[in-house]
Amino acid sequence: MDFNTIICEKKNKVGYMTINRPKALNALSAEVLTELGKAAEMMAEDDEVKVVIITGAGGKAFVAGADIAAMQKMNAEEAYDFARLGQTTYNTIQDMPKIVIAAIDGFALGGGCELALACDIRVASVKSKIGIPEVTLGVFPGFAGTQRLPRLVGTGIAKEMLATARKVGADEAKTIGLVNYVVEENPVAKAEELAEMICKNSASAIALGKRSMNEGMEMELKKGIEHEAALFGIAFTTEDQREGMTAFLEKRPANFK
Ligand code: DAK
Repeated sequence: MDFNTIICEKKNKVGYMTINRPKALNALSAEVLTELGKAAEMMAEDDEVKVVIITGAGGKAFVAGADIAAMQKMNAEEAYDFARLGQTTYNTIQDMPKIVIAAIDGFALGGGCELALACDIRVASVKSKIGIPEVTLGVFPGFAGTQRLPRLVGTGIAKEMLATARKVGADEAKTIGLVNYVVEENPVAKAEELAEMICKNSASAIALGKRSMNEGMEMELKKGIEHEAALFGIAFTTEDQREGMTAFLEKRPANFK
């Protein structure tokens, strides 16, 4: 499928989704959000894709936020629809049955920070700046940032980021657990290194483990533990479980499809 604002590619079991509006620092218009959602659905269903990397074109920004020019004219109803569009797209990304890595090279602000939060792993170049500056515009994060950010870094830091609008540098982002890795340059290369490690393992087990973590985080602890057991049972209906354990006992590497 061809998109206007998203470049989709596939290489070595990795799917790439590049947000391609570099003149506007990859700001998120309704078109970008709609196409991003469709691209994510496509990557989710593609069995050849084991890991997805999301990045931004142009070398200056991952995404500098929701499109302020488009939002400036919105009434309350349109703003609600826009927020729901972004939230639905980000939920699609969060729920993908494969690992999604955000490769951040530059600004990840507002909706861009929220997009990175919907991914499973974040890698940032040292020049990156991450923040939720929406309160400088008279609004607050509307693509689930007020929900995902405190879950990742805790409410103290999340509320500070919300209220001060401070852009956090890459090293600080690593210290507070907002990103997994900081690299000098080329975060896509680091994401590919992680993808290569991930691709050696069982895709069905990763999908179930990710689902167990995502859904379990919404539950009270003991319910989450029960849920884990139910999904663990499902792992035993897969070919990968038979192959993985047989390979171990036969002292050979597992050959997952
Ligand atoms: N939207 C639209 N255009 C943007 C943009 C954005 N978020 N960010 C940058 N651009 C455009 C600039 O307007 C400029 O366009 P031209 O003037 O060249 O036409 C071009 O990208 C280059 O930007 P600058 O000239 O400003 O570049 P600098 O290097 O000087 O500065 C910057 C880079 C990232 C520091 C600066 O551009 C900046 O501060 N950008 C805005 C960052 C920001 O505030 N992001 C948060 C956006 S608000 C909700 C739904 C969603 C949201 C909230 C509520 N509901 C519906 C309830 C989410 C909101 C956001 O994400």
